[in-house]
Amino acid sequence: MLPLCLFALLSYVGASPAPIPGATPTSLTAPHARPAQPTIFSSNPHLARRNILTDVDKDVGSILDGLGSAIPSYVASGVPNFFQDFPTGTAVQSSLGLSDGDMAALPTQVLNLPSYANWTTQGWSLIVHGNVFKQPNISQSKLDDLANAFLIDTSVSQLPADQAAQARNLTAEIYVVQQPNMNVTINIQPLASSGKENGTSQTFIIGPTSPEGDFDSPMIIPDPQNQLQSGNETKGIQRMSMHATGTDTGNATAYLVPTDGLTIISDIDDILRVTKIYEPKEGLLNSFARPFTPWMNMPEIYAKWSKALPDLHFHYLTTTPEQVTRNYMQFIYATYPLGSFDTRPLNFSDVSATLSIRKFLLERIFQTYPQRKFVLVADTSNSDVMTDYPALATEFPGQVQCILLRNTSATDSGDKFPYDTSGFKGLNQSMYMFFTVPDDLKNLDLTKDCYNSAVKQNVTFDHQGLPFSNDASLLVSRTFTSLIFVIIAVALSV
Ligand SMILES: *[C@@H]1O[C@H](CO)[C@@H](O)[C@H](O)[C@H]1NC(C)=O
Ligand SMILES: *[C@@H]1O[C@H](CO)[C@@H](O)[C@H](O)[C@H]1NC(C)=O
Ligand SMILES: *[C@@H]1O[C@H](CO)[C@@H](O)[C@H](O)[C@H]1NC(C)=O
Ligand SMILES: *[C@@H]1O[C@H](CO)[C@@H](O)[C@H](O)[C@H]1NC(C)=O
Ligand SMILES: *[C@@H]1O[C@H](CO)[C@@H](O)[C@H](O)[C@H]1NC(C)=O
Ligand SMILES: *[C@@H]1O[C@H](CO)[C@@H](O)[C@H](O)[C@H]1NC(C)=O
Ligand SMILES: *[C@@H]1O[C@H](CO)[C@@H](O)[C@H](O)[C@H]1NC(C)=O
Ligand SMILES: *[C@@H]1O[C@H](CO)[C@@H](O)[C@H](O)[C@H]1NC(C)=O
Ligand SMILES: *[C@@H]1O[C@H](CO)[C@@H](O)[C@H](O)[C@H]1NC(C)=O
Ligand SMILES: *[C@@H]1O[C@H](CO)[C@@H](O)[C@H](O)[C@H]1NC(C)=O
Ligand SMILES: *[C@H]1O[C@H](CO)[C@@H](O)[C@H](O)[C@H]1NC(C)=O
Repeated sequence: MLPLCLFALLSYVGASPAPIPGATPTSLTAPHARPAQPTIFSSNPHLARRNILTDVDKDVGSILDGLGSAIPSYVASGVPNFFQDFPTGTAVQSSLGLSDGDMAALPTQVLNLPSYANWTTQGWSLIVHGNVFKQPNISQSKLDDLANAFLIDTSVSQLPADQAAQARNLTAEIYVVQQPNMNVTINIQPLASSGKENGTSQTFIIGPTSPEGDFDSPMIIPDPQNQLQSGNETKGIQRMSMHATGTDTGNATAYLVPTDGLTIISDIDDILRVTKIYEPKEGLLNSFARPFTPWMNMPEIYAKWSKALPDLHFHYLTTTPEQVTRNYMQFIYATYPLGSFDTRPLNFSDVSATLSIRKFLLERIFQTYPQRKFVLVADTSNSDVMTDYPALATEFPGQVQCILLRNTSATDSGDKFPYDTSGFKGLNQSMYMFFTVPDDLKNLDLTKDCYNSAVKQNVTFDHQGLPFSNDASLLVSRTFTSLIFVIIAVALSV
């Protein structure tokens, strides 16, 4: 039965973009990465055939039984599946029919991500990360065609003008040509608390960029004039402006974060903004067309934390792909406290690497600040979060201060993703909380306690939210998204 469903499923998703040759990982290999998987995620549940549903319906119990406690993280990775398999580099160039001469005429741009620095015996060590690329000039009609591929049951021409513009904008940002083997010259200058540049600018060069145009390396910030305070002698976060020379696209802020203190590591989708990645059609519109919208009054909660604890470091860690980072940053900086950023570099683009990138980035920030404590914030629809967050408590004893997880299904009946709470077994309740609405966090003192006892917990330390606990035939249509993920999970795990 199962192979039949798989066959049907795989055949209709065969139209997804093919994996891009020449985009294989080079220097950095994701931990536990497996070879690239075939492109089998589909963003279009409406293409489903009736017989798949029927087959799945009958087979559901045995699929889940067979998975036992090892439901792979693909089931609910929390990585929007439509943010998968973006075209890169030469594939973009050839799909747009651009010659090398056309390419050479385009200006070089730099995506420079706001980054963090730690204090070392050599001085401040800053992780500089981003991407070098060129932006082809794509005609509007071509952009519309490309953008339509990201939409379900609608098209750019049917969207309101502002949403159509947003869909074109994002599509243009995805269809860029990354530039390998480039050096990037960065100027860096201290910022006063007002945000004004104040002090002497220093320069360093990083590179060359990876085959995917990425750069990501620690750099000691030159400070010949002793403009910076030592990280072991201040509690406050110092900021510096960074500019990539030769373009005005590579501006960012560097955060010099002291040796001791508290850092919030926050996911973005479905915790800071409304995404609904568990409902592909909504998720696509919320990601490609509609303006980014905060989730309820979360901005108020973050503003309150920032005010109560002025030395708090905010770090936004999302597995959304690098190409769409600018839109995330724009939203965050207009809505939430300023802070550093990590997104998914291009060399982590195959499916298994997509699921290990969060752990890689989390371990890196924990290792960068062995004396700091961390408050981890996300939601239950990310299976990588559900395993990685509690695992950090044992991997880095004493460094996890709190784990705060929005129970997405509590407020959103559209979320039928199962999630696994077994990682929380053995953790002291005072260090974690599953919450329902932002107000549940309102009176927490993050330096002391992370559990609001007024919020009822229902943690079974096992899989929860399984879609088939009652009458599978009634639930099946509403849970179709989960079904697809379960089936794919089975496919990938064999
Ligand atoms: C701060 O760090 C520097 C460099 O590691 C070291 O020389 C200095 O003694 C430290 N200061 C304190 C107060 O620990
Ligand atoms: C982009 O192409 C359009 C026509 O296709 C042209 O009018 C416009 O000037 C071009 N823009 C740039 C920056 O080259
Ligand atoms: C997308 O919009 C942002 C501002 O809203 C702008 O800075 C950016 O240049 C646009 N990108 C493209 C490719 O048009
Ligand atoms: C980048 O810098 C290195 C040395 O710092 C140099 O050998 C190389 O030629 C430079 N590459 C480019 C493309 O400028
Ligand atoms: C600017 O820098 C100077 C020298 O480092 C310092 O004395 C002054 O307080 C700074 N001004 C502001 C507004 O931070
Ligand atoms: C980047 O910074 C430079 C130098 O301060 C400035 O001239 C430029 O306008 C900035 N670019 C953007 C997009 O803000
Ligand atoms: C600074 O961060 C790097 C990793 O980013 C880490 O290897 C190093 O140990 C850290 N240094 C200190 C003094 O914590
Ligand atoms: C999340 O909310 C749902 C719906 O209210 C509930 O059934 C479930 O037990 C909650 N999960 C946790 C971990 O509290
Ligand atoms: C849990 O943590 C709280 C606060 O740190 C502490 O008072 C309590 O004793 C701990 N409980 C257990 C079972 O360790
Ligand atoms: C508690 O969680 C279990 C398992 O997920 C679920 O069956 C039950 O309905 C939940 N109870 C409440 C009150 O949400
Ligand atoms: C990919 O990601 C990380 C850093 O560069 C970085 O360390 C690694 O060099 C990159 N490698 C790639 C992208 O192959």
